[in-house]
Amino acid sequence: MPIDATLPYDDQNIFAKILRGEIPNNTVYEDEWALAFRDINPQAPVHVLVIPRGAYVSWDDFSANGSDSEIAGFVRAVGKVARDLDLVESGYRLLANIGIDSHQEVPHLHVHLFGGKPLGPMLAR
Ligand code: DGP
Repeated sequence: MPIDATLPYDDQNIFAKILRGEIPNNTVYEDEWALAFRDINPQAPVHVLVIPRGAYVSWDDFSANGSDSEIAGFVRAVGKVARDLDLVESGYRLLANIGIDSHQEVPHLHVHLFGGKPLGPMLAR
C-alpha cells in the first residue's frame, strides 16, 4: 500500500527496525549519516537502498527538515556507494518515491540505486 508522505514519522517502520538492528539486512555501506543495503526484491542486477540514519519520512521531509550536515552526509554516501560498487563508468539510476502517486511503500526516506545493466526508459509507459 502506498503511504501518505505527509504523515508523522512511524518508528515501527521496517527501515527504522533495520537501522536499530532488529531486522537483518545485507549491508553494502554504512557511515555516520547513512546505511546502504540490498533491496529484498531486486529489480536490477544491482539494486541498493540508501537511507539516512535520521527519522525522515520522505525526501520532502528530509529536504525541508534535515540539517545541512545530515543532507551533505547522505548525498555523499549515495555517491560513494555507487563508486564503491564500480557503477560510475557504466552508469546507474537513482530514484526516490515520495507519497501516494509514486507508490512509496516504506515511510522512511530511501533512495533506490539501480545498475548493472542498461536500465531502459525512465518510466513504464
Ligand atoms: P518504495 O516503493 O520506494 O517504498 O520501495 C520500498 C522497497 O523496499 C522495495 O523495493 C522493497 C524494499 N523492502 C521492503 N521491505 C524490505 C526489507 O525488509 N528488507 C529489504 N532489504 N528491503 C525491503
